[in-house]
Amino acid sequence: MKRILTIQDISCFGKCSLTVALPLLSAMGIETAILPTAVLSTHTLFKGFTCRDLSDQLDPITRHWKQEGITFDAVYTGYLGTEEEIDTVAGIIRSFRNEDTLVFVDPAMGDNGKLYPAFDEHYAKKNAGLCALADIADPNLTEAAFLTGLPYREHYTEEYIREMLLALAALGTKTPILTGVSLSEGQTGAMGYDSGKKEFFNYQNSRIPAAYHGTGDIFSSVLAGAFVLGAERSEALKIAADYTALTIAETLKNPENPWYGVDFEETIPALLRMLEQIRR
Ligand code: PXL
Repeated sequence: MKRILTIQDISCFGKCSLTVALPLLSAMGIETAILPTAVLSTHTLFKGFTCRDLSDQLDPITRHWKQEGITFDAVYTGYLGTEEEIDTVAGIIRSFRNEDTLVFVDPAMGDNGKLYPAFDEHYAKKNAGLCALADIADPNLTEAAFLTGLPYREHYTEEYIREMLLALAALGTKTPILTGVSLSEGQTGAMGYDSGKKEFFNYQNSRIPAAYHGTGDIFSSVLAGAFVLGAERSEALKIAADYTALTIAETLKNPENPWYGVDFEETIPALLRMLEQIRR
């Protein structure tokens, strides 16, 4: 079985970060080790959330793993609470990486042109250093603008997306993948750039007119998992995008329509069917 380490916070209620990464990766048949960077009562879009930082636990936990000879096929990082934590996580990546390890960075820090409440521009620059270590990093347009210093635009051309991808590759990311890219009316998807082959790639599907929290984490978990399972780039991107879209559509059907997260539990059987496409 493939084994992945995912490093992000655990928001006890609200369906994001580890509470989606762990169930999704496990369901995909990947042994998943977790390194929780903080425990929050909810994600930070709720008012009055509590947060206990666990930064001081990261080194002792990973030192123990080293003593036990534990290794990983991939390291996938998500929301990280502080700049110091980014430094620690960069050290963990360096210490567990070998030539076969996939390093996947989701620089989760903002959306809709704004950083999440806990972050500022200095933090964003620090996160650019983490993306430099990544084989794959998948920021949304907001995050990419803060990472690269290029302006954030709500309306854009494909040329702007290409420029953004080249700027992300210039940070050091081998294959940046921009999420939430809409190249024509009624469509949305992701566009990437393979800096080794100097090749752009793109996957679009129908846009569902709804925005939910945690969908970025769902997309990243499935994308990282599909790559770990050996999917081709185009297959991995299609599975992650289709699964995320399907999950949003299912959530919209729920009469309670929870604003704080999506009903990904309902669509896990469909995800498993999509994974049958992967030629192993
Ligand atoms: O979904 C990203 C995320 C992860 N973790 C926490 C968050 C957010 C987004 O707001 O608040 C704690």
